[in-house]
Amino acid sequence: MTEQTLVLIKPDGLARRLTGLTIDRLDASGLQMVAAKMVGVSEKLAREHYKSLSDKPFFENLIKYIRGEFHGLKDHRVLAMVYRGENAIKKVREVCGATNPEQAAAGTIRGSFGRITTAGQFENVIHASSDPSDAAREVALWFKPEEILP
Ligand code: DAT
Ligand code: MG
Repeated sequence: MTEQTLVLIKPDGLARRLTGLTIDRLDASGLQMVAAKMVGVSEKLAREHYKSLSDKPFFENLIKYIRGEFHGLKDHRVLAMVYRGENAIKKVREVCGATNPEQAAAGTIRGSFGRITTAGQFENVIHASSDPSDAAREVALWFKPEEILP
């Protein structure tokens, strides 16, 4: 089934100059990039994006992380993209690797480049939607329909 999925290159990915490497790995998956833009992540957008995790102990740090506050990104930037193709949601998740960088398989983006800070913060370079309902919600949250190629 042709799917669309939201990808964010997170502040650690941008600050550590991993943007090109990350896109290169996504390119190799054969999926098509159908939207891309730099976004300054507002507090509201961050909380809406991660609302299903609002009861987690790491939630407030997660909001600071995605807004670039741990990486000195004063404009709160991330690179937001939409990838499209056969089984795009699962394929992108496979390229990303597991949430915890320590458990992410070698050769995945998170396995190669993710880390856990001494304060315990997961810095895993990339966000990718986890299932079809998340993907639909997240693509609509980050992009206007006219920003996505038909
Ligand atoms: P994913 O990003 O793989 O979809 P998620 O949606 O469960 O994972 O969590 C979103 C982000 O929250 C994740 O990328 C990093 C952070 N996170 C998740 N679990 C965590 C934990 N146990 N400790 C610290 N940060 C965590
Ligand atoms: Mg998730």
